[in-house]
Amino acid sequence: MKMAAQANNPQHSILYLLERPSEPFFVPKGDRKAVFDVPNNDFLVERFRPVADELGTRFGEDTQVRVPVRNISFPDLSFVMELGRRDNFSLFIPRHREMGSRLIDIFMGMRTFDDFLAVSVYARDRVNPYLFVYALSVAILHRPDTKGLQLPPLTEIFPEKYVDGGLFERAREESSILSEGARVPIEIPLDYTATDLEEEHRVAYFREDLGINLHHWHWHLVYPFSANRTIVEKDRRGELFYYMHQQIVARYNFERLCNRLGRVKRLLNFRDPIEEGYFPKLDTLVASRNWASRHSGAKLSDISREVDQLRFDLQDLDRWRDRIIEAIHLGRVINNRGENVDLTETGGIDILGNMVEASIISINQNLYGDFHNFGHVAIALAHDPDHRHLETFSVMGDPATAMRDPVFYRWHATIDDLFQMHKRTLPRYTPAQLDYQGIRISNIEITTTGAGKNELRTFWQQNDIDLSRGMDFAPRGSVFARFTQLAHAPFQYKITVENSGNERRMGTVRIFMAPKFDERGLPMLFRDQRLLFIELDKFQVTLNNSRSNTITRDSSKSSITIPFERTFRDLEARPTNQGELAAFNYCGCGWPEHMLVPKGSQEGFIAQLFVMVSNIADDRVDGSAPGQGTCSESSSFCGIRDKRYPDKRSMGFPFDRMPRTGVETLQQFLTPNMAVTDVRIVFNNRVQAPRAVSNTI
Ligand code: CUO
Repeated sequence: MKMAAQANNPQHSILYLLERPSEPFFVPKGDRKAVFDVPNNDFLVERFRPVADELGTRFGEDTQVRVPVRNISFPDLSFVMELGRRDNFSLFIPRHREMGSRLIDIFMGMRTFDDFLAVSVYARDRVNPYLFVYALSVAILHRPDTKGLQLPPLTEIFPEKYVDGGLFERAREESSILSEGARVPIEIPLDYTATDLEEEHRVAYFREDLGINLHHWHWHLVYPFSANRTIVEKDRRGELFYYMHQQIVARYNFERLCNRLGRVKRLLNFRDPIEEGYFPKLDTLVASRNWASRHSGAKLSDISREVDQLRFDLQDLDRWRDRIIEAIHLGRVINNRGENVDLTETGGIDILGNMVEASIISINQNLYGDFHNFGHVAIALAHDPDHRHLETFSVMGDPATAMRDPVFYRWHATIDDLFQMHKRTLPRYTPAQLDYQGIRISNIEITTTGAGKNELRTFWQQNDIDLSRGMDFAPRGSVFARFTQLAHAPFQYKITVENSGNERRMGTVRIFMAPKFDERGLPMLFRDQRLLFIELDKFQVTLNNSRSNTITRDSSKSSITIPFERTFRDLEARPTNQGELAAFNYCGCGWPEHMLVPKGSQEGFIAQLFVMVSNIADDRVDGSAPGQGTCSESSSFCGIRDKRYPDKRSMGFPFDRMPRTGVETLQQFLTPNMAVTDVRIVFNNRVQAPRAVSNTI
């Protein structure tokens, strides 16, 4: 079945290039031992050319797939090859991102798929493997001829970015000594990066979750900040940068409150020691340096690293931030022609998102700099700012690993604060803007199988991932790592809506949840609580006239999540059926379903569920709707491929503004088309055994 699926899709062969990225391309790839048939020896890197004849017989004998590669004139790769094969690669370092853009341009510029494949084969053994995988992934996601392909999860390509380094020795032992059938999964304990002496460790299960780190990596692949303009300039990408990361911070704070930790503190003074240390315990199988650790109390410094052609001062960060804040307070920015551009009510946030990040479509990078990206860099190089120890950056330097580190959230709380500063200057929503005349929610509830009404259940779930595709030069066959993640019992929303009008009407259902009480156990003010509301779902409904409508919706349908099988999908386990295939061919961007519900607590954590039906007239976007189209399961966080963002309202609506005068509490904020109820999130400290996922969906 697997073979038939691949034969159906010749483009699939390019994905073999993502496997075991530091092994040469002529070593067979995948379960079927695919081999690239190159037309001449110039494809080989120099050191293999003298033994070219021998390679064919050594590596091609038991192959079941031969992938023909056509002859092409080779592109000039000298610039991208300046990054060594065994160096690490960081998107946040300008020189590295220029290399990334150049390589993406080369891949995107190939006229046909065959040319694209050939140039990828040629580049693979010459270019730094991290850089290669990044650029090839962006190209596969954006080229018209490969759009339907699913990228393998990065946990398969570079498992070293996700699991305890100590594991690989054991995995090699397992795969060298035992046949595939006799191997047992190697368990990764839940608590391997710190002990409870470190308070922050209470939320390590969130920070180090494989699924959320995969989502973050994927999001940055779909929305690169540096590449050709046609790739970068997506509808509302600056605003989405703000919203997706705002939701990460909100979720983290929700999770912290569940664990009796205060909301994350911004990183305001760049000269203060950073309290939170982080020791990632990730080894690298590809680069020559492991991910650096940061002791608690580390300080940031000016950066001056010849090797990365990188020099900037902490003062630059101060200056850029001052200019950004000034622009926010003036309500306008200055573009690179010196003209004033207003930060308008709906478009301002998009300008700011691109400017603060900064992406290449920043309105004026000379003036407003590269604030967010250079913050990542300064933190990632705190341990070796001038390269005297020949060290590379820490996990904060890579979107695939950054969310593991507690300082990530402090940095993004700082970034979010800038966006919120702008939002506070905007007009407040009036009752008329919030309401939907004639539409009233009369009841909302949540049902979870085996639990009381309005109760959510969380627990630990074990899962296995196959490390073998990323274990270069190790014997073939699967070796599994077993890890433990937070999970929740599936649940259902039931919403009763009265439509008193004479016509059928459409509306957008928006579901959010936030903690009810603050750190001290006191009810929250609306203006604080609004920043903690996490989006759970958003979808359009039709409401029949003159009657009560009951809407039921499964939690698994959420507008922010993708199912477990997509997050950790197996590269070769593709369904054959066309319908299933279309659904499966999803870009991989999306919050992992198992992390939809915060952990709660054993005694039951009280949260507030908020549901609203908004007026479709102010929501609708021509040709695009939440959940419609390919690649749309997680449309709230990831948008929809090749379409406009499917919701016209400001992202985060209705919580993205300060409340109107007189509104102090959530209750006072409500209009008739909204409803709130308390829910209890009950955590059960049991561990559920793995579900079978590999090779079938
Ligand atoms: Cu996603 Cu800072 O933007 O990591």
